[in-house]
Amino acid sequence: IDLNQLKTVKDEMTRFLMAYKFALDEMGTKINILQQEFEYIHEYNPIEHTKSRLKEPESILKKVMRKNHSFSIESIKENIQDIAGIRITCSFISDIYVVADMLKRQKDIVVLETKDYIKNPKPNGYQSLHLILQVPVYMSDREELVSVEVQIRTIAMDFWASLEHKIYYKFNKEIPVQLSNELKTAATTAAALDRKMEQLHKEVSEIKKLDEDENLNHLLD
Ligand code: 0O2
Repeated sequence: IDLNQLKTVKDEMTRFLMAYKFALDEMGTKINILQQEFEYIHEYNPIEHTKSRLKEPESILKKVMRKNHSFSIESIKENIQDIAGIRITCSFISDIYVVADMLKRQKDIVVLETKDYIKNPKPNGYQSLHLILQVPVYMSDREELVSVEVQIRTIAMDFWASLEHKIYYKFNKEIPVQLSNELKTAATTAAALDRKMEQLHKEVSEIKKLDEDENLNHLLD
């Protein structure tokens, strides 16, 4: 490989990764708009926070090797779908599906995959809704459909996943059986807490609605 070829490869790689950064910006704007509009209509915010990240080139290459894919840009584009990632933390379980459906319904979004680890948690207890969505990115000389992995979860699911991730790495990927059982129990406890909060949320909404109806009736009197 000569210097010119190297420059071309480097330029291609930079432009390739740039598209994912733009896809994150586009998706971020979409989520922001949905959140603000939802808050206006329903008078509460279904999203606690969002966090986005671009996979490091080194992690991309590691994943390509681990999954035995070829190293071409075309192959990476097709096979590595979490180069751009957004995590949305919602207040309640029902909000997860509301937010997911609002995104999936958008005309310019292509839904490549939905993995529901809430209805079907992973064997270790992990819960989240994962979507692989493609969003169009318009650049000076081309338009590209770029994949973004969107993970949507509650605060309790996020709490569990963050700590599980830390413990996993602390034990260098070999968790003692007792510990993994306890982690699974903790996931069940987190899920029970989510159901409890969802129920309280429904009760509060009903009380609020009754109050509003009563106020309107007074106005009509
Ligand atoms: P990071 O650092 O968050 O990016 P694949 O993505 O193809 O390797 P799979 O199983 O098809 O694997 O993808 P899946 O199940 O959709 O999970 C991908 C991402 O979900 C992971 O990305 C994690 O962010 C999260 N995740 C999945 N399972 C677990 C789990 O058991 N515990 C925790 N804490 N997170 C999980 P990465 O690339 O592994 O990591």
